Amino acid sequence: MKNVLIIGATGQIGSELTMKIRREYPGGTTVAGYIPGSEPQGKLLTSGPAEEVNVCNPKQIEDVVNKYDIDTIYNLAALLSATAERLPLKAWDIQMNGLLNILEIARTHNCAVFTPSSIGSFGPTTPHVNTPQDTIQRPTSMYGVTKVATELLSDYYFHKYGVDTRSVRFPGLISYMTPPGGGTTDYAVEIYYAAVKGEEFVCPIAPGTYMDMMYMPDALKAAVDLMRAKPRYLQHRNAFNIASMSFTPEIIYEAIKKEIPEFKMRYEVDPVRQAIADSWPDKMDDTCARKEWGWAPSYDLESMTKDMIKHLREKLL
Ligand code: AKB
Repeated sequence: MKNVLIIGATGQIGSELTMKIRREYPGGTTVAGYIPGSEPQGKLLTSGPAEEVNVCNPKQIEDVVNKYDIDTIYNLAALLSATAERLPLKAWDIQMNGLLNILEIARTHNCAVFTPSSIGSFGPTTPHVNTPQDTIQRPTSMYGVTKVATELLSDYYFHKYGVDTRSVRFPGLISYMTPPGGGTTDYAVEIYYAAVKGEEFVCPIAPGTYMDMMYMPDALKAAVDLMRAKPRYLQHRNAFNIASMSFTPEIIYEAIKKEIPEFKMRYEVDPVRQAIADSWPDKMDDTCARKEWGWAPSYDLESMTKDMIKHLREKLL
């Protein structure tokens, strides 16, 4: 990994991943790929090159790959689960046609490709507790359909053409820098903003709904460590279960209340997000990631909560 293109560099994952890779690979070039309307700002803009790269425009991708002699592409362009239910054709276009553009360019220009999968690649018939690495994947959301197809297409390009594709199934990602948008797990970020601002939180997910979640530093570590892993140890490629914590709304609420005792929450369940959440695992088994490339998270709910509140206080108050 020397010259890296991050497509979707101004999004929730991309904004932090771009900075991490620039820090860890100072001898290479990390290009922040963005679409008009979400141009990079601040350090993201000043610390390295930025180029307009729409995943649905193969010429734009190829021009940037040629210009910077790119060897690794992180393809983070996606509509998240709740938005994808509203805009299924657009989600298909970005997630599938966009991926195909990238894989074709990777094939002809010898690039490695990381395209995230998600807990959304599972469905109601998947075992929900300790969800195995290799199991039933029959998702019922458009987001899930595109994520399973992403895994399959990425494996296809590896087996048929030798393209070095690798991926993880991300849980809901929690961070204090760039907010997510349109996801089912977004509540687990929004709850911290409400708590720090001293507002009551209206939770769109019903009590008792477990979902896998992860703090952003662990997610970034996974995205970098997997691409660094020795290929001979990888029995799986697209995509590894990775896990660090699983909780319900009432469990995260209690964890925040330990730090901010006056914090209040009530429920107003969103039926679209709830149906998606009910179809997803409660908790994934990440044994294969641990064995094949040494995956190990650093944060649990308590340490993440302390860190989130500290950083959000600095940012918001
Ligand atoms: C979403 O909620 O859509 C995403 C995901 C779990 O993939 N955060």
